[in-house]
Amino acid sequence: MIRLLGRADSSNVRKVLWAAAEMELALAREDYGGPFGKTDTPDYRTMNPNGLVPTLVDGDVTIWESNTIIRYLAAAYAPGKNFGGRDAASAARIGQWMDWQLGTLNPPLHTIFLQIVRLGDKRDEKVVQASTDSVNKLLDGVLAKALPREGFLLGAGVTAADVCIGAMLHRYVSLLGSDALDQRVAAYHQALSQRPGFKTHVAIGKP
Ligand SMILES: N[C@@H](CCC(=O)N[C@@H](CS)C(=O)NCC(=O)O)C(=O)O
Repeated sequence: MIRLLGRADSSNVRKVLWAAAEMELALAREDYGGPFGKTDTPDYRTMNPNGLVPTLVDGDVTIWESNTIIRYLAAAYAPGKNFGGRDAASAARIGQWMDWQLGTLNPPLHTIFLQIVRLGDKRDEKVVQASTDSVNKLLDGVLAKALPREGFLLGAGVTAADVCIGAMLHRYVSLLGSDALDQRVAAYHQALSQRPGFKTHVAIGKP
């Protein structure tokens, strides 16, 4: 059984669980991190030197970084399929959006999350506004322009790119609502929110 170490409410664990659901792949998730701790032990640090979640353990293979875990699962268990890319070019097109999610979209969205969820009343509204402006610029200026008129980011079928970006859109809408979203981005979020894996693993009542 493939083990996924990480608490179910971590956004990065949720991405992996949704991705596995799209690939119809069973993972045995175990509670690690947050209130469950266990990420500071020497054994865990050997598996994941960052002491963060998620960590995937598949026999002798141990992987950290959520998007890399998703890429690994797609390559190992759904090779040549639409979800992770049928060939080098389609895998790279999916990968570029996964990197964009983690490296470009997530940082300002994470700031909004920390300000609103962690600081609550003590949040700095100017920081929230500046980060919201940055995220809106990315969603309107990059994502909305790249989305086809219908379907998902890279065509008719859901790919790992949609899962990674969809998890971020869930966080955005949970924190800020959908009023400011570009129409196409809002429809895309709506379509992704109908996926069973999204309903089970992402929309769990937390941003
Ligand atoms: N880039 C990493 C980030 C991992 C990360 O920041 N994980 C958070 C949860 S979303 C974490 O481990 N927080 C501490 C904890 O849960 O104990 C990834 O995508 O896997």
